[in-house]
Amino acid sequence: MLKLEHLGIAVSNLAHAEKLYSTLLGSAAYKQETVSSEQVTTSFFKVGDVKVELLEGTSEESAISRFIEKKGEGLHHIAFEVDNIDNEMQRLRDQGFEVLYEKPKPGADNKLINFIHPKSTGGILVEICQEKS
Ligand code: CMX
Repeated sequence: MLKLEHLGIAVSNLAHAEKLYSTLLGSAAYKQETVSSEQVTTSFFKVGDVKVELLEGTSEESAISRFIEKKGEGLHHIAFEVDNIDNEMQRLRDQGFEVLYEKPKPGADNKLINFIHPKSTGGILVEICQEKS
């Protein structure tokens, strides 16, 4: 894996959380984006080389809404950038990790994404992402 790309934080009210994080980080969000396939609206901040992604579910069935219902707002996933997501998925499967999607999906911020189930990573949902060319 190349680097930590972003931290994903589940929030129940994006406008409210965006205001809070703008004040906390001392800089404004640089992008808002809805990813319909993931049922989320996101807001991105840059902190040095790493991003913070705030995520609000767009429906009650979204992974974010389900997470907040079970655990409350908070850190939802950590995302690592990779240079070849297909190779990385195969490498992780070969090592016994539960890779969630059969194929990478389009994600926010011009990325192809996939996830590793928290049960196979000691309790942290891990995303792998590759910049779309
Ligand atoms: N971090 C840590 N643990 C988590 C978790 C998370 N983000 N989400 C769920 N869990 C826990 C659950 O609480 C549950 O724990 P217990 O068994 O101890 O109660 C366990 O994982 C298993 O849960 P599950 O019943 O198999 O599945 P869920 O319905 O809770 O869904 C998951 C979990 C990871 C499969 C689902 O959230 C998913 O498909 N995630 C990938 C997609 C996603 O997160 N999209 C939103 C982000 C999109 C983006 O970044 O653009």
